[in-house]
Amino acid sequence: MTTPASDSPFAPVSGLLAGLDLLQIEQSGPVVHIRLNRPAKRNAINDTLVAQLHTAFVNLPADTRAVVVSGAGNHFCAGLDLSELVERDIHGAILHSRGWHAAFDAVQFGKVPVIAVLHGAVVGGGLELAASCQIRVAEDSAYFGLPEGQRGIFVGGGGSVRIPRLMGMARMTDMMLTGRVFDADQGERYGVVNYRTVDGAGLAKGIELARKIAGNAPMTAFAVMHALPRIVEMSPAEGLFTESLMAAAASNTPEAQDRLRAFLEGRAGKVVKQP
Ligand code: 1HE
Repeated sequence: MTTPASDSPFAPVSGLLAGLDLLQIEQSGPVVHIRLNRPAKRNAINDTLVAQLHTAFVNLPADTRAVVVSGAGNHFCAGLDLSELVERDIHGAILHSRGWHAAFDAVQFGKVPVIAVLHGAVVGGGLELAASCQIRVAEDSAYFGLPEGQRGIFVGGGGSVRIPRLMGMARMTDMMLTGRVFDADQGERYGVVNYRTVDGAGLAKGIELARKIAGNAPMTAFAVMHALPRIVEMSPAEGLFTESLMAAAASNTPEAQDRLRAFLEGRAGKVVKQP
């Protein structure tokens, strides 16, 4: 049945994840909080940080059921560390981008849903990271930009695939060509942001959502993370067929059977309008 959503205090993890010096990783019951921890550089993502993100997401503690990602300091993330954008030959540049893809694929298609808590700058690769998460919470201070256009480069961390799927290609094109920046409310209107909070309240909201998600059946979380985005890309006929397979697999787990029985016996919550 449902894993109880523990609200014990967050405590630092041990082992491999504790050694990732650009991340601060803590756990409370089934919820793991990963904080980008390079505030002096506005959490700009250098080669080490992208590798550490990859390592963290493929080595989450076995009992993790949801992850919250946030940034230390006044900004979520300033994107690619431009000081490392040294002369790379074409092959090296492709491999560099592919390294980001591997890391952010580990976020999007990992073991458990990920909630990004956004504040301050969410720009370039920072927006690409946020777009890899299943849910985004934005504080008032959050703003979204793709300065690649001004820097003479292009997105390389999966942005061209993931960001248009959230905000639409026309808005992303505008951001990249004109340097347009969206605020948190625009982010919400345009499909980037799922939840809005005042400054300072994003993390609590993200953790609250993570605890709810942690109470879901793992197979449902898996289906939402792994089947849904693939079905969306399929033809309707293939999508419907794949949906049937996924639905049958999900409903035939003992956990689903327990949950269905609990509802039929009046032991489970009803669907109610939220305040
Ligand atoms: C950096 C970076 C960075 C800050 N790479 N060092 N991203 C950008 O083009 C965004 C560039 N950054 C900014 O526009 C601003 O820094 C912020 C709006 C994010 C923050 O402003 P602020 O006033 O709080 O901080 P700051 O004084 O600009 O920066 C503090 C330090 O962080 C400073 O270093 P310091 O040694 O002089 O103290 C900055 O140089 C450093 N810093 N951002 C390196 N991005 C896979 S492709 C993805 C492609 C992209 O992501 S392109 C977008 C790059």
